[in-house]
Amino acid sequence: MRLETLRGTTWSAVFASARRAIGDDVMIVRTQSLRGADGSVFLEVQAAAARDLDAFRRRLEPRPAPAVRAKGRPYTIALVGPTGAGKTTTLAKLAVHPTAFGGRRVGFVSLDTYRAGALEQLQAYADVAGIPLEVVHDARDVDAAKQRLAACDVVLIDTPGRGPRTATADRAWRQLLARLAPDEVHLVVPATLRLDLVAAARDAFAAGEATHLLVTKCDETPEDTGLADLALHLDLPLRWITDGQDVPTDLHPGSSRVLASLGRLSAAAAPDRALATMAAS
Ligand SMILES: Nc1nc2c(ncn2[C@@H]2O[C@H](COP(=O)(O)OP(=O)(O)OP(=O)(O)O)[C@@H](O)[C@H]2O)c(=O)[nH]1
Ligand SMILES: [Mg+2]
Repeated sequence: MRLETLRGTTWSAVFASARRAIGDDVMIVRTQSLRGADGSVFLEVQAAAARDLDAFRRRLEPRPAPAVRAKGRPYTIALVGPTGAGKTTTLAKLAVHPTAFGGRRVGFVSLDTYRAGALEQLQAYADVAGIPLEVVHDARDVDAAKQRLAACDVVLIDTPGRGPRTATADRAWRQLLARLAPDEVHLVVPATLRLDLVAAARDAFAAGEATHLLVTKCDETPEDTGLADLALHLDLPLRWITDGQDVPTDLHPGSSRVLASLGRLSAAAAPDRALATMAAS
């Protein structure tokens, strides 16, 4: 979606520029007045075409996760993403949160056999919630894990977070993931991820595979600043966001939060405005 930033000294002039730039179905997403370095005040809007905003909203809005088994087998969701993004914690939230899969028969699969302590972390959540956990080391484990979890409604797969440089070389767990054939692959990224690194994270962890975006650590960006930037950059449906470490409470439906944050672009997405704001302070 194309978001235009327009400035002027009167609102009527700025709105007229927005209409000229975008056309008659212009929608104003955000307005603010700023003070330049020389003390002069100028007005700024961000605008987009109404049809583009509507398309963004429709693209963002995912179908609900099936509440029951799909096609006679567990509905399977994998979380992939950079190290420390919050994959394992989010998996635990999804398993027990009442608006996610709490109350369903959930099973865990872990492909994270690399990091010391990773299995223990997921095992601890599994023990507390009484959820079966299958650990898949190699291809021979895949069928056995599927069989043992065959009665579940939902299977949630945890994956290793490796740095992007090692991730492209690291084919083993991706091949195991492919054999598990998840119905959805959520790319998990923290809300604090720099926008210029977002595409690299997607390419390293889920090139062509990600079906959804899941943004974590929204509590670390005031007022969800930049959330819409991430969604715009990655252009994926977004069902859930997380905003804290508490399991399971800090998990929420995502798309409405993203739409509400549309007007609060991050400084990285609007460097000119960041400069103006800095000059004003
Ligand atoms: N502030 C905040 N912290 C979170 C959130 N989600 C997870 N964390 C914390 O982030 C840290 C890393 O979380 P993990 O779930 O281990 O992340 P991971 O992606 O599984 O990490 P690796 O397996 O090492 O790649 C932990 O301290 C979590 O408590 C969140 O929404 N907000
Ligand atoms: Mg983990």
